[in-house]
Amino acid sequence: VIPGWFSEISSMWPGEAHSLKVEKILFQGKSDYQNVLVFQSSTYGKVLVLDGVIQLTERDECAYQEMITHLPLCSIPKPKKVLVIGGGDGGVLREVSRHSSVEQIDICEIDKMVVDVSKQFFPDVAVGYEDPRVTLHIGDGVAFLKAVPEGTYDAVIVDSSDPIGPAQELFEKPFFASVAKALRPGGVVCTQAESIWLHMDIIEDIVANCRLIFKGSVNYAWTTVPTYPSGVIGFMLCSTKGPPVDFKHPLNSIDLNDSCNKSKGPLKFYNSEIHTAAFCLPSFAKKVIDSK
Ligand code: AAT
Repeated sequence: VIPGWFSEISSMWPGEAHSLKVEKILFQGKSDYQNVLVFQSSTYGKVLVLDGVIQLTERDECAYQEMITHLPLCSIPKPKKVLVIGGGDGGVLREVSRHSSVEQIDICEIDKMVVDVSKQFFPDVAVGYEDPRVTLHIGDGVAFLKAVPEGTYDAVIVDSSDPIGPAQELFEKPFFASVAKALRPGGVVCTQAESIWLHMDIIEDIVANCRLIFKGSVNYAWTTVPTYPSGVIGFMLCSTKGPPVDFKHPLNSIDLNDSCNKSKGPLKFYNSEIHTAAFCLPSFAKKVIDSK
């Protein structure tokens, strides 16, 4: 460990640890679920860390939040009801709220401390909570989904932390089954699905489970996020049986001007071309994912 630097050390990426220079520690706390840390970095703005793992930095959060949201929401006509699991920082809410067709945005985050800390230190991210369509539920996403009436949502976005800790069940088959049940026919899910460089074994399992459960289409997409392990992160995009969804060819383009206002700046990362490109996989990953 280098003094004055934060290093992201985890058994999920053994033998490597991305480091950021720390200017100042702004918050350190322990919630019922995890250790929460906020620090000012020299080059990535403020950083939110849970149990030693970087959740977001001000500089590159746009890449993750925009992609995990607009990949699913731009793939179906006029999404109306959207559920976010995790994502307590509010960044995905900010992105969902750019879609004018959306009428209801529910979010279920397990840890209230993440919400409070985000409102205090990351106002440009937590701005998502200001939208009147948003209802916040504090609780476990697994339990929340079990209680959702069948066919409720057009889209479910699972912005979850890694499968070590409170998010473990969010990567398991019963959870995917309750997501499928909560979706309308032809509804879509997008879940955080780790890195093709580090976690092909996890991805293989997720893909296999999703193929069993989601009877529409099952796809893997990815993007670059410099402060996530290995610098890339992927998403599982699936649809339920019903009107077919062609994820690779978005049917909504977000109007850059309509979708922003004073408090919520313009899109920084997402566009229709990068949407389609996100589904192109390197050969080693394509081979594994296609074979499942
Ligand atoms: N948008 C920032 C990126 C995240 S946040 C993941 C969130 O999921 C955290 O706020 C965490 O408290 C919440 N969470 C974890 N488990 C559950 C659960 N069971 N139910 C509801 N919310 C949960 C993801 C960063 C990815 C990091 C990649 N290395």
